[in-house]
Amino acid sequence: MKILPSEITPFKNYLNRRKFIKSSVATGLVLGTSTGLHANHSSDQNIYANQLDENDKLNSFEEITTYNNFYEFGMGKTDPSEKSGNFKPKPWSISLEGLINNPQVLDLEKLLQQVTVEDRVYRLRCVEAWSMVIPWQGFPLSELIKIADPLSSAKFIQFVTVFRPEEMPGQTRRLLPWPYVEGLRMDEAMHPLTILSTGLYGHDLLNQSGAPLRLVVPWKYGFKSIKSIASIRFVDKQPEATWSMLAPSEYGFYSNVNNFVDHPRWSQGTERRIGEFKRRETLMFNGYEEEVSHLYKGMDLKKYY
Ligand SMILES: Nc1nc2c(c(=O)[nH]1)N[C@H]1C(S)=C(S)[C@@H](COP(=O)(O)O)O[C@H]1N2
Ligand SMILES: [Mo]
Repeated sequence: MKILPSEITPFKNYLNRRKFIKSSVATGLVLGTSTGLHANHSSDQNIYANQLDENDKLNSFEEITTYNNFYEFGMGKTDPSEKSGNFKPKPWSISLEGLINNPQVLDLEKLLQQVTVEDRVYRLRCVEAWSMVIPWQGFPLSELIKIADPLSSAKFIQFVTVFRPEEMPGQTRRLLPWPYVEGLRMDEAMHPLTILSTGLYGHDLLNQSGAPLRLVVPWKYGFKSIKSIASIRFVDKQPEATWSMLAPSEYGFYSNVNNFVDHPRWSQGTERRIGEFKRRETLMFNGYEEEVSHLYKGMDLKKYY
């Protein structure tokens, strides 16, 4: 989808109204609310920029929306921006299924009235060893899980991308088994860092970024952050996930960013930030170790990669 320069200006204004602050480890999680969008409001400061530092410059809207992985539109980095023009993200509904008290098909517009959309600036680290810093808008996945009201037997969640080969040219070929699926353990899904995103830079998600709703799990490799989610299934066993199903020796179910466990084809010790030439060190759990390492206490992360 082509974005005119005139449309990008508002994103810059949007950003100027915000002060992206580095929250201290002691403060822990600082949540920005949508009230923070008003200029001069005291909660302007409460923008979620946890664990970012001076080296983490935001990637530009252009970079974020023209260098994508979204195999439903093809395997090349520019395929998603160039070949997603026929995809229709509106209207949209999400089906909540499985071990829950409230199975239902939820209209996205109605869902958005029930949740709190916040600003979250996160690093995104792809297993191919590139990364970006992205200012998302989204709401905690935990809010949707509360609406679903899981039974105690629900231990994992599986996410399923929409299957529309007539709108997604990559789905007419067997690049991957369709639809794309991903999964999280319930405590990972409930973690306050885990969000469902609806926009970035204050703009609704473009098709290439996973419109109208995609997952963002910042301490895991990018492929866990499944795009254009059509259904969410609550299950009792570890569900299938596309890449770990295809190549289990290369991609584990957990797929936490781990600089000590290399992928057979890409070293995970360093990464290249899109827009830069130098390589930088990859941080354990992508820099979110303080917040998430307790989830994996006692687990051998070389075995559960
Ligand atoms: N449905 C679907 N979701 C997907 C993918 C995909 O091919 N299909 N690619 C994943 C990969 S490998 C990465 S790195 C991120 C990229 O997200 P971005 O394009 O917003 O940077 O999306 C993930 N989500
Ligand atoms: Mo990726």
